[in-house]
Amino acid sequence: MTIARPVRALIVAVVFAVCLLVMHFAGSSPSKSSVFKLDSHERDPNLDPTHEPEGLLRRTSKGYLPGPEGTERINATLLALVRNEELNGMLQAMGDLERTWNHKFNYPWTFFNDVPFTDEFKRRTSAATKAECFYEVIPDEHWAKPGWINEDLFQESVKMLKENDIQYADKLSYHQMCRWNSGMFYRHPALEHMQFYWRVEPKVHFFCDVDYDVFRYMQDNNKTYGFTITLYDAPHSIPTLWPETVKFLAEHPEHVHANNAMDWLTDRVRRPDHNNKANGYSTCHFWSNFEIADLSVWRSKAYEDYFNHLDRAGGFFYERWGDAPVHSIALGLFEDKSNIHWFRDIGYQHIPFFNCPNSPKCKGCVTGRLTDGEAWLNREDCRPNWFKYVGMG
Ligand SMILES: Nc1nc2c(ncn2[C@@H]2O[C@H](COP(=O)(O)OP(=O)(O)O)[C@@H](O)[C@H]2O)c(=O)[nH]1
Ligand SMILES: *[C@@H]1O[C@H](CO)[C@@H](O)[C@H](O)[C@H]1NC(C)=O
Ligand SMILES: *[C@@H]1O[C@H](CO)[C@@H](O)[C@H](O)[C@H]1NC(C)=O
Ligand SMILES: [Mg+2]
Repeated sequence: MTIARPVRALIVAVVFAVCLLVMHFAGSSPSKSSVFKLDSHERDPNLDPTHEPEGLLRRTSKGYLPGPEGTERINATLLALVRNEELNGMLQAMGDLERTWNHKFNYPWTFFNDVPFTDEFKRRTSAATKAECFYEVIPDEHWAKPGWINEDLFQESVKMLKENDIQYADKLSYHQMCRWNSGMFYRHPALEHMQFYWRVEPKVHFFCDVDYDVFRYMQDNNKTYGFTITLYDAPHSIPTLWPETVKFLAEHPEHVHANNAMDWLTDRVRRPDHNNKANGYSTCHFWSNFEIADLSVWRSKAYEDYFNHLDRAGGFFYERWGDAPVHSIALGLFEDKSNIHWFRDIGYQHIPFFNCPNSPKCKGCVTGRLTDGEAWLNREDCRPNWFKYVGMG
């Protein structure tokens, strides 16, 4: 059946007008719109009242006193990779975490740097906590660009990454940092006796009083990884990460956990554009500037094999694979997904994103607001994916 030309023109015009209308309404309240409202009828769970878990050890008079003799603390540390120049940002982040949580529990801080920390850095960070502080230099063999990385190919790759607007692509140290956070930090001798860590970056914020020992929560509930925010990644920073992962899985199918989150990793419903450019990976990842995790995840045979495969493939340098997608893919494949925990009760910000719960314990952030940046940033939120495939446990 053919449609007369004037009718066809009318249909086109109506469709066009409807599109404009939809775009208008979608964009009309940018600061309040989030992916929960744009893409579905789900409600942002941060709007629901948050309570602390029951039945956990609270701070006790003696057990969490500072110093090596703490009796209630388990082997865990606050962990920061940081540069001497970032001292002020570090003090700000430490101040927030000490005020809201650590002054009650006095977990030690472990600082890592590729060069020695200055005396001023040590003096002023030590003064910001009652807990013990350790200052560690990263051995060259953990930080240096590996010998199999071809310098010319690296330089060529940087140019292509820059054409695709990949931030920091031309900073060798950024590539090194991503690789260290992916596969090296847990090998440092200073962490040998540690079981859990909480990663903290300079300049991040913590907003909510937390009155329970989160490390003990992890241990008592068999949790191996905790996050606050999940985001889509820039697909051009990881075009071959998923193809390399698929190759790895063909060689090592034994590492895949029966209760994995493969459907979360490969989702293409909300952002098919990302999934296409990243060749099969949704790019949804735990935003790893915050992570509370069990080091045994990274020390496992599965992760060792996986990291070595990726490291040899070269994408930490020829692309700009971040530790966030690398950790997230590994967790989604090799971990029991029910052991991964959303810390909805820890109010957190790393520019430009927040996790801001609905709780009287929180001050300084706006409940349920993901960003105070431009409205399009809300589209980067992929928590609905995690909730859809895994839940909120
Ligand atoms: N010591 C040291 N720390 C670094 C270096 N590059 C990045 N970092 C740290 O790695 C973390 C991530 O870097 P950042 O610049 O915040 O990257 P972004 O969060 O991705 O924008 C921060 O804790 C930085 O302090 C480096 O070359 N040396
Ligand atoms: C905790 O660390 C101490 C040394 O710092 C060690 O003796 C102990 O075995 C560790 N515990 C575990 C469970 O690793
Ligand atoms: C944690 O795992 C152990 C050993 O598999 C099990 O006995 C225990 O019930 C689990 N605890 C929780 C809270 O799931
Ligand atoms: Mg940062």
